Amino acid sequence: MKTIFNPSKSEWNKKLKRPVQKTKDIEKIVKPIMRKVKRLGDKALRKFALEYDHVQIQNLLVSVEEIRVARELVDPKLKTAIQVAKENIEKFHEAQATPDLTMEVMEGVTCMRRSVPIQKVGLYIPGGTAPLFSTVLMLGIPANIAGCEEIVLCTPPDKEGNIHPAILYAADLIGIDKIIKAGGAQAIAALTYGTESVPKVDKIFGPGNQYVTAAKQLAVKKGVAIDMPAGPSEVLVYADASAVPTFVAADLLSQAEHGVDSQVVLLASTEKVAQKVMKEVEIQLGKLPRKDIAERALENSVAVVMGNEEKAIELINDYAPEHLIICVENEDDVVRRIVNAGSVFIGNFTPESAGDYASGTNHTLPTYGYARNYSGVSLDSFVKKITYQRITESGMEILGPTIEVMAANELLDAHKNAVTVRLNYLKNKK
Ligand code: HSO
Ligand code: ZN
Repeated sequence: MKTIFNPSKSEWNKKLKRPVQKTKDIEKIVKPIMRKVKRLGDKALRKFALEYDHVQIQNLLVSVEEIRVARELVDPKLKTAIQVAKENIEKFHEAQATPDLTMEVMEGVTCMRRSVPIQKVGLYIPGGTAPLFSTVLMLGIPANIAGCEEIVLCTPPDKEGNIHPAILYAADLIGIDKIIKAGGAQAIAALTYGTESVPKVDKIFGPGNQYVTAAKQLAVKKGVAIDMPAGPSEVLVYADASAVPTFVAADLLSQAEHGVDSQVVLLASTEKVAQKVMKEVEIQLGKLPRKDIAERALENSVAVVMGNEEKAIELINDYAPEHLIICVENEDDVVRRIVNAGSVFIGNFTPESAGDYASGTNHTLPTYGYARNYSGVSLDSFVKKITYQRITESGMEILGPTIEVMAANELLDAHKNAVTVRLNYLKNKK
């Protein structure tokens, strides 16, 4: 992790460059996978499970028996923890519901707006080096609250053809019973086109590797929505002398251990703060089981010393971090001036891990600078808002002439006529 001092604005882009994603090469691999799943359905999923997961899968759908076994395998302490997290996530996402809106904007002209659940959603839970059962809660709970009619979860099997028990346990706990043993681009293809076992869905959620990300982008071209464009996870910690270096280092490493392409940024008010944190990073890194991953992530990472607070905030907003931890004296003031971030963690006792697991906010967040224009997953991600209107006879008499004039001036006579025929009808009626 190298340190840079008071970089000027023109340098920010280069110095804080995120690891590049080679989308073109990846698309070349993903496109044929998508085509094969479209053509051969479940057969293709079995073929790819053999090829990529090295396992022969008979039943792609996880059975009731497998879920029963998983329930027994999960440690009671973990069950309690999952329960606490579930309740917090439920509370915070239930509170996000927006009430129906009805308004008479003008006499006889009533407009309405109502949230309607996206009917079919697909949740992707990656396999790989960490079993992300927390993501099952983060996606499944808002899908349930929204009232999505069909929720299907895809996740890759291990070499024995099993899914991690905690993933099955979490899914079962929140009532998801359609769990498919499929991973990678092939799982996204199945959710996009549908197969014998996998329903075609309206929207796909969840993190994944570059193949999954590329497949999600291709799904968009087929009319399926996705949660957001994804990139590797990242955190920026803004620290001054009031921050506890041990805490800051632990937070940086918690993000670095996600993957070799993760990026962490330390933004320190003084060189001394930066040095203290870096020393702690070294100490803590040595003890981590995922040391090798974190170490490589730190190679993509940087410590910035920025004495000027105004500039520091400008840099944060320019970088638009997925996670932003603020540990500075005047935290409230700084927080108020943040306009680009996925999720913000305030104060020495608010690690990113809290939001990753159990405090209640969602951990599916925009990375790669997309926090400039995307929100993280929330209840809103699982609904669409339909508008309605009803106009009475007198409402038409009042608003009709306005519409006629506008339509005529856009040279759209048929539009105008849709009003004129009604106004004439009402005139003749009198
Ligand atoms: N930090 C990850 C979420 C996660 N962390 C899941 C642990 N488990 C991306 O926001
Ligand atoms: Zn995390």
